[in-house]
Amino acid sequence: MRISLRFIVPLALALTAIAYAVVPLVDRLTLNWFVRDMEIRAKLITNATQEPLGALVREPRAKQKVMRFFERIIEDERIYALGFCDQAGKLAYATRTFPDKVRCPPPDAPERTYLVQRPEGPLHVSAHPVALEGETLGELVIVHDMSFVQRRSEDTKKYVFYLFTMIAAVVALITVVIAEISWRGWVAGIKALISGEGLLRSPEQVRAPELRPIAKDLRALVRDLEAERRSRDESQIGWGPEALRGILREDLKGDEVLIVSNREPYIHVRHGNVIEIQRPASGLVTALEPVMRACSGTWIAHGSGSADRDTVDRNDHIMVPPERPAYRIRRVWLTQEEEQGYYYGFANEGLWPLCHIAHTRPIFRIQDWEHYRTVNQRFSDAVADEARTDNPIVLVQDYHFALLPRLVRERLPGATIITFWHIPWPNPEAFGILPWREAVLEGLLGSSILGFHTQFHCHNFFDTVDRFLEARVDRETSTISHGGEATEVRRYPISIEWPPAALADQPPVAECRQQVRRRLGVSPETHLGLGVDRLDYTKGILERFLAVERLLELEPRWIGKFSFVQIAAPSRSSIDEYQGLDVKVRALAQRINQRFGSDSYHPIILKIEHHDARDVYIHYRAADLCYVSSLHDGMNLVAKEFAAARDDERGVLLLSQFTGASRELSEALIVNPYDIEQCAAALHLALTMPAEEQRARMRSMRNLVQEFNVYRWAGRMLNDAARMRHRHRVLSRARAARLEAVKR
Ligand code: ADQ
Repeated sequence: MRISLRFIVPLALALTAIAYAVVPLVDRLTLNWFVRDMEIRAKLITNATQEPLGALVREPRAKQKVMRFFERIIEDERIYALGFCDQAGKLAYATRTFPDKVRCPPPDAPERTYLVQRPEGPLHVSAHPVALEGETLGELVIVHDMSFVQRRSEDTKKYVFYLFTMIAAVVALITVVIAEISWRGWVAGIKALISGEGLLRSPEQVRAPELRPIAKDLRALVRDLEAERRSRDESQIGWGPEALRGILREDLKGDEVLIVSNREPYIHVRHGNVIEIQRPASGLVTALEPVMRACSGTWIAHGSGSADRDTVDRNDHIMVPPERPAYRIRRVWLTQEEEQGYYYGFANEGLWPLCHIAHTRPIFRIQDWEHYRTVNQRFSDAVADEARTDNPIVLVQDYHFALLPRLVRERLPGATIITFWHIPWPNPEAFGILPWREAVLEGLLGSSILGFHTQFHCHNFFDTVDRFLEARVDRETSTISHGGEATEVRRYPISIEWPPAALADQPPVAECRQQVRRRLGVSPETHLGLGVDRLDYTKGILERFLAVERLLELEPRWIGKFSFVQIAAPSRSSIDEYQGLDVKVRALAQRINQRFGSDSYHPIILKIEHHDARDVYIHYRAADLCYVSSLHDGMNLVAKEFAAARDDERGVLLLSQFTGASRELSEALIVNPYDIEQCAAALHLALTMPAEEQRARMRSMRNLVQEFNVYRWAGRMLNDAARMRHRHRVLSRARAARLEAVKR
């Protein structure tokens, strides 16, 4: 109310002042109009009386006749008096009303019209020549009563005053209403900002537009503080399973954690009567399994093993790891057609080549897309089934589930959905060929947090959304607002557990070297290079072999002394492209072996088979160098595993510049796998690198992998989820308190 008065009083004063300034102006204006009116009337009268008056004046005993004539004319209430001045300028005849003050104007006077002021109001006097038959007889003096002007002026003043008073009242009323509304909005906005609403909503969603810049600044400030606190806290924590459990216990208050991925961490496979447990060769599983062991949640995945159905309970659950159960797997069943369409088709023949620049054309089929949608829906049902609370933390993994975040968001609006995209994100031009690009982007934007390995992939994602969706992309705060919801897009470089479980109880490096060489049938002095991958065209296995061939061409001294061991896990082998790769890899290895090898010497030792993690680590420890030549790779965990395996601080890592890992492991020999000459030279450099240099490089890489391990990767995401949930809780509490206050 006080604020309203503050508006009204000055407004009323201003309008009164205007009214007072306007009235004299209006007065002057109306007077001028009336004077002009009088002049016209006077002329008319003169014209009309010219002849009769002239004739009367000439007659003998003219006085009486003229006076009678005049008296008739002044019956008009406006004509106050009339007079006739003869040629000598003397008042010859005049009505009784003729004022004393009015005289005949001298013949040479320039003004023939003037006003005479008197208390009752002004008189308008005008003199007009009277002529008859060309002879000037004198002048007719017409006196008009203009007191009516004064009366009208008084009336006008009154009306103007009333008018302005009315305007003032209406304007004041409108002002009060607007002021009250916007004041309430402002106060509500400020309250919302204080209660944290401004931090949760995007600036566009803050109700009062004038508060948006404040909300934006506040968000930026809080983010800075959070980022600062996060990096301080992060660097102080010793990242391991206990730290993760600590976050879950303290920051997330034991909230429920669900993981969704296509690949399950334990696969049951039947061999006759025997059921065997397999661990898949997958970077994703390698990274998430230790996290799940620390969290004790539920891992929802496709039950793909031949004995998977035989080993679950009636709710399709199984506790793992078998030797020490810590969390449970919920298996989701797919038909063969569904697996074919969703996994092999859309995910691996469509999205995989689409996101990797490895020059393999993506294939998009409508049937595959339909299966992909159905399977995403099936997994969202499983999430809803498994959730014991309405606000679990759901960790969605990878390109198999681009639609899942939005589907889960619809089923569980209170969930915190963290989606991690394990492969690169392409630029908008490359992504733009996907026929269902909008649906994929909208699906992903159902996430609360969307993670990529590198900032470069985040930028590509921002550009893609910018290009194809109606969304607000705020790169400064790394947030995308779409359909009233905000998704934080962040970089979380994935890593491996430290120390790696597969390293436990490993024999010393010297023994591993001997063991592996013995197994491969090579002499103990042979220098060994190593490649470890799924058999995938993005990993650059062919380019790797060509570099080995070129090394032997350029430096023949390595013939017989250097062998390259490639252990390649068969992968997606029902896809033509992968079958073709298998054939090409085998053929190239054979050609190189024929060219430089002998019965007892094989430059390339190719093992296309699955190895258990422990065995993979024995190979890392036995090798002199490890060569990662991916043509494009989200992160590449093999590079980090190699560093982790080398507790002797020896061995050289050759690493493709097109891996996410190359952004972190800068002490590796960074190569362009397409440049065969450069890679051959790097192989030679690695084989001749002095022990001291190897040690310095390896130590630095090991420190990095140790510090930025997978617990830190998961911990950062969970911390961000905790921060987000905390903000939501604060807001809900503030809202509840406001509602309570309103009720009271
Ligand atoms: P992948 O493409 O599977 O992962 P990568 O990160 O190298 O690639 O992980 C492969 C894993 O499989 C490693 O743990 C490795 O030890 C294991 N492995 C490889 N060959 C094997 C074999 N023959 N036998 C047994 N195990 C084998 C995807 C992305 C990567 C990203 C990860 C994690 O393509 O860029 O680093 O996810 O996000």
